[in-house]
Amino acid sequence: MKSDTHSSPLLRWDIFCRVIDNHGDLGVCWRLSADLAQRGHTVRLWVDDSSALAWMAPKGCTGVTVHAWPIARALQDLVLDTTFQVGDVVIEAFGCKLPEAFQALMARTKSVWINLEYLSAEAYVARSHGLASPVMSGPAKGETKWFFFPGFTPDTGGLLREPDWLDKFDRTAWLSSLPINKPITHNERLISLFCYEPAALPELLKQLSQADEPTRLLVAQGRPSAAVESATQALQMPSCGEGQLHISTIPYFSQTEFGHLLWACDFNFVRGEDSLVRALWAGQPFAWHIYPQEDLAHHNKLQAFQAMLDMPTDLKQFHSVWNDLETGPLPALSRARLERWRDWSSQAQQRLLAQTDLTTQLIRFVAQKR
Ligand code: TRH
Repeated sequence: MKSDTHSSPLLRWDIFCRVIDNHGDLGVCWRLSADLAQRGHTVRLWVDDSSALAWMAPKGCTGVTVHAWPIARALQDLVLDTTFQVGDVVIEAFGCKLPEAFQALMARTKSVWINLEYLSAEAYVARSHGLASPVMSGPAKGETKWFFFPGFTPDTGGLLREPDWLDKFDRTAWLSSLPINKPITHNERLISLFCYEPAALPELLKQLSQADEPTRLLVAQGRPSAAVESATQALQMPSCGEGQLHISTIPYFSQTEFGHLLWACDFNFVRGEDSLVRALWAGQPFAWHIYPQEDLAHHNKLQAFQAMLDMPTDLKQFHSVWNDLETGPLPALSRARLERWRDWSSQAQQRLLAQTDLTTQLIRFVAQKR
């Protein structure tokens, strides 16, 4: 049995996840579950829609079992099952509310109850990380939940980074095995695209098609490939690109292979928060298409991230246009610019690597609260 921290016992974890939309909620919960299991812990992941795991984690992970979100009948069975034990730790991911009957089961145990929050670089994160939240009503009245905030500074819960995150990776071999319509040539620079529907997408495609050097745009499945389809139609550009731009759609990858994609590319467009963290670990320059919120709260979130990591001015401007905070022009992805941005991303990576990873911090936090 493995244990990541010398003194921490191996625990049983119940992680609850609701898929609101997109892949980030499950992406984070799966990554955390697998990371805990690889450190020797046992995890039950309860999720209302596990379908994306078919591509995100096709091989599963020893030590993690996936369960349907318990609805009334299943909860009744759990309550009646005298052999059922609630985990030592129960995680309510992103404020998904635990079923009341499960809360009642928890009230009979000494589980540590964690509310795992969304990632942000905003100042409230350090202020709120680790705070107690007394449960004021319902069957678990009188119990305590603990806020656990991921973040970018040592006074937060840190970022998910598995002990083997820097695995062996043969870029050339990996690229040659990519299932795409046209093999990549050595002179093409590679850009991955994982985004929602950025208004600046047609401008990007146009710029790349008229650039000095050839670009292969590797477009992820789902919303990114649909967005590229409509952008090429609007531009009256062939769907495979034109001029210096060649567009290839890529299949849904497992999380591991998605990480390899980010490592392999010269520039990555990422979205949500889980792919953002992976882009940081890949150490390549990137642009973040932040999840847009109706009240525009994502503007502050983006600006806090840019300030925290001291982003170069032209990369900030690129983000502002890409995220629709200002209208164009989109700074051109020239070779010189990408090299400068690469220096910045590798500095950001080094700075964040000095931080203790989220899972190690979470295990230590739980040990203090038990
Ligand atoms: O899918 P997202 O846009 O998720 C978002 C964010 O989490 C956002 O904060 C949240 O509020 C919203 O969902 C509901 O982007 P994100 O977070 O990057 O998650 C994508 C996940 O999908 C990530 O775990 C990586 C994974 N992935 C693969 O494993 N293979 C793939 O081929 C691709 C494209 C993604």
